[in-house]
Amino acid sequence: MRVSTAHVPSCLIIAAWIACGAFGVDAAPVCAPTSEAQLQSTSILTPVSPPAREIQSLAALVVGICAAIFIVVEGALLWAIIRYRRRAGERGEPVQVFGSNPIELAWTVIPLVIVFVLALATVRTIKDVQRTEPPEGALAVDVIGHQWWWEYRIADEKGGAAVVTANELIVPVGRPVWLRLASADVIHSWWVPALNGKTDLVPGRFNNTWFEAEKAGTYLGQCAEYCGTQHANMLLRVRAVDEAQFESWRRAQTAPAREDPSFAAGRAVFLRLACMNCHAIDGSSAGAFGPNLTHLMSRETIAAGMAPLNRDTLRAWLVDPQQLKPGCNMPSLQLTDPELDALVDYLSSLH
Ligand code: HEC
Ligand SMILES: [Cu+2]
Repeated sequence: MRVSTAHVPSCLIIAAWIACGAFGVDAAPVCAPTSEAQLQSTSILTPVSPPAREIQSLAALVVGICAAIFIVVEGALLWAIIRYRRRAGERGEPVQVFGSNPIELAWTVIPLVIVFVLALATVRTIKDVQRTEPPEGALAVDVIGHQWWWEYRIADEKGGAAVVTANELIVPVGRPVWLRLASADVIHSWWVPALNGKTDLVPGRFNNTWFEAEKAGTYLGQCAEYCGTQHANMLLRVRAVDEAQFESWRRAQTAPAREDPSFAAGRAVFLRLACMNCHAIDGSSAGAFGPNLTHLMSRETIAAGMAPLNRDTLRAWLVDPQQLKPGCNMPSLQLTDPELDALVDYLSSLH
């Protein structure tokens, strides 16, 4: 087996974490994320949201208890092997002891107590993590899993236009977010490890989960239930920003699509080709099979987080989506160069 040095730091973190758990110390000071780079990590050891923290504490408790059991049992075993080994001159079997009440009692009662403690702690964590009611003041977000991208819808409590976007969820920092998850096709699973555990998106039903980003930053995750060829590229991105930035994002997302007459040629191509059947651009088309493109350029990435979004990647995507994301549900439309230029100009204007 080849051991890569790239694994050393995470091994150290895990070792430190196990030690924290074993000695009942809160692992947070050791593992708390300090930089943007760490916020971006998909480690379960850097929770930034109450449910993720509770899951981590439970895991630390379980690992701690198991580590203590391991040390006691292996210690007793080693002690017995060494202390009672056969010595020179000894012959025959040692004295056989049967039925010691104190010992029988000890190894029945102690495991019982341990299992009881673990069960209680687990039930308590499940109760907090899997809420059935939204937390006070929560932002309600609908999540729809598609092969192989995420759709987000945020209804306006005041009856205004809803936000409909793809792959990148913007949320206010320090406010609970209540997700209602559904699937358009097969089972997916929404998992941003820093924010909460996995929740499946099951066709034909709604599941709920919640989180509350305690620090501003970008949190990454990925679909955690195998859902077909491009499952590995069904990436999640949640960006927590302050309330004012969130409100301005929400306003921008619900604004009508930019209609700049200088890009009319591109818009015409979009409407003439099959694009409009699969994609919505408010005021122009209502396709709902692919991501909503009304405010495409407000996103940082394309194709569910696979590449940064800019004119080059956009063009490459339109030339042949199958090149970047083989098997994805957008066909190559064999566009001509003038069509590509016009489309890229038009789509790049959709902020
Ligand atoms: C058969 C339906 C279909 C057609 C036709 C189609 N698309 Fe798509 N498109 C999709 C799907 C599905 C995705 C999501 C792919 C993924 O990430 O897995 C997508 C993704 C995109 C994206 C990236 C969006 C994002 O936020 O990642 C752009 C841009 C795009 N399509 C533009 C177009 C244009 C322009 C046309 C017409 C030339 C077009 N599409 C035709 C289904 C379609
Ligand atoms: Cu998936």
